[in-house]
Parts: sequence; structure tokens; C-alpha cells
Amino acid sequence: MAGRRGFMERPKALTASIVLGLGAVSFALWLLVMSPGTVVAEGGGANSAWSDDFDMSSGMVRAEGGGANSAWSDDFNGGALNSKFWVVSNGSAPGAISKQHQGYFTPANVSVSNGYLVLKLTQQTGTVGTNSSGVISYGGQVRSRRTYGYGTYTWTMRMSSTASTPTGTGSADSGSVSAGFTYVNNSRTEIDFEFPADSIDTLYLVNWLNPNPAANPSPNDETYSTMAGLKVADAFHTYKFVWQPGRIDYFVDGSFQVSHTTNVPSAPAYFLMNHWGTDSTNWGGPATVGDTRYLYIDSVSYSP
Ligand SMILES: [Ca+2]
Repeated sequence: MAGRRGFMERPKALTASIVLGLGAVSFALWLLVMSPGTVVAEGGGANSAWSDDFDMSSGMVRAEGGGANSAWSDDFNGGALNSKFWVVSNGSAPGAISKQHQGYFTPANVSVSNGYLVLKLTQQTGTVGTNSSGVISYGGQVRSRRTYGYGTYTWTMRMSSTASTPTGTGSADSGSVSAGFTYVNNSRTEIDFEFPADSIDTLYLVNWLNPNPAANPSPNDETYSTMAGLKVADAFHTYKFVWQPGRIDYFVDGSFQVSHTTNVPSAPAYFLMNHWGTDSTNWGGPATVGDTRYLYIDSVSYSP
């Protein structure tokens, strides 16, 4: 298996390939996700009360208050998501293509069951702009309420597949991106483990530093590596990065993979996982209408 793995470290050529970093669409999306009217708490129904006390403005993002940057973890072994800690997104998702594809994040596709956080993706035919035979995707996204800075971030998860149970048989279908990542403010900080399902069994290890979040990130703001042969859609793996000033070390199942020392961000960022639909030959692949797919997250953790 190890012999099938290989690394590249070079700027990714695809400007449309980033999670929540899709230029104008991205920033609008993030604002939408962050808008009080479009964020709901999990576990108490769509109309549950919730509150937030942070500010998304550039320069105003702060690290964990009260206890500074304490370590935490979540094994999702309770019956529902901890709404005091997590926010379930409800709004537009990345990957929109005019008159072709529109994606959403919907709380209906986010659940906690049998010790797993499950983010479901469906794709169906629908009207997109003036095209009555477009594709509409419904995915799921969960983010932390607070931001976190340098430290160790881990996700134990099985990337997007058709398996309807966490350890059941299933395979990746074209038309999705699944990821565990950090993100804030138009990719002022973004660090990702991403699986574009059209790149069979290829994991992307990615970081972004947008030095001017008032403008959208450029390809030069990204550093990435790829890793093949891991069967990311077939089995659970533990994805970990250690983020420190000027350097990010990526690990899979405890084994060191690569260090990135360019485009290393510094701003504290949200802890996220998401699963969203695509209909693109650039990133994620053409849609697979009618097939339900699942991202299973067994546990996550952060330590400063
Ligand atoms: Ca678990």
C-alpha cells in the first residue's frame, strides 16, 4: 500500500477547487452560514434558541475565551450534537454553476447516530436559473462556535461513500467533496483534509493563507499535497495536522506524511467538517443524481 502513495507539493491549478473559498460565491456563502437567520441549533428542532458572541469581521476573530485555548474533543457518542459547541449550517453550499448546479447545506442531512456524526449528501434534478434540468445538491456542514489557533487538529472519519452504515460496504460516487478542515474569513486561514470524489482514492492535504480577505484568495495563496492509495471512502482513518507558526505537519493514522511551510496561516479559525455536492469536471466531478452518500465522523479533537 505504501508504495502506491506519493506526494506533490505545488500550487494547485484549480481556482475553483477550494472548500468555502470559491471567490465571490465563497464569501457570500460564509456570510450566509454565519447569519443568525440561517444557523440553527442541532437537537432541539429548527426553531431552537441559540446565541453567538463572536464577530466575523477581519481582525476581530478571537481565540477561545474563558480558558484561553483549552483542549477539547467530541466522540459524538451522545444522542445529539452539542449545540452549545457546534453550529449546523443552513444555506448555500459551494459548487454553484450558473444554470447548471446549485448546492445547499441543510440541517436535515446532519445527524448523530450510534456514535457517529453523519453528513448526508443527495443530488437531484431541478431548476437552476432558467434550466429546468439542472442539478440541485443537498449536503451537510457542522462548524465549531468558536475559533482555535495553533495546535493539533484531528478527525477520525470515513470520507464520502454510498455506504448507508458506518462500516457497511460502499464506494465513492462522482459529484462530491468531503472534508475536515479549519476556515475563517475568506480563507484568511484554511487548512484541509479534502476528498474530491472524482479523484478516486486521492486525499488532498491543503492550506491557504489569504493575506487580504477583503479580496478573494488567489491560486498563489494555496499549498497542497496529494496522497493516494488510502481507501478514504472504504474505511475510517485518522487525519491530523499540527499547525504552528510557519509550518503545518500532516499525519494519517499516526504516520507523518508531509510538512508545508508556505502559505501557512496564523489567524484562529473555525473547526469544520462538510459534505457537499458538485457537478464539475474541475473538482468533485459530475453529479451522480439519485445516489445518497454519507460522510461518517467518529470523533474529532483539538489541543493547543
Ligand atoms: Ca464516536
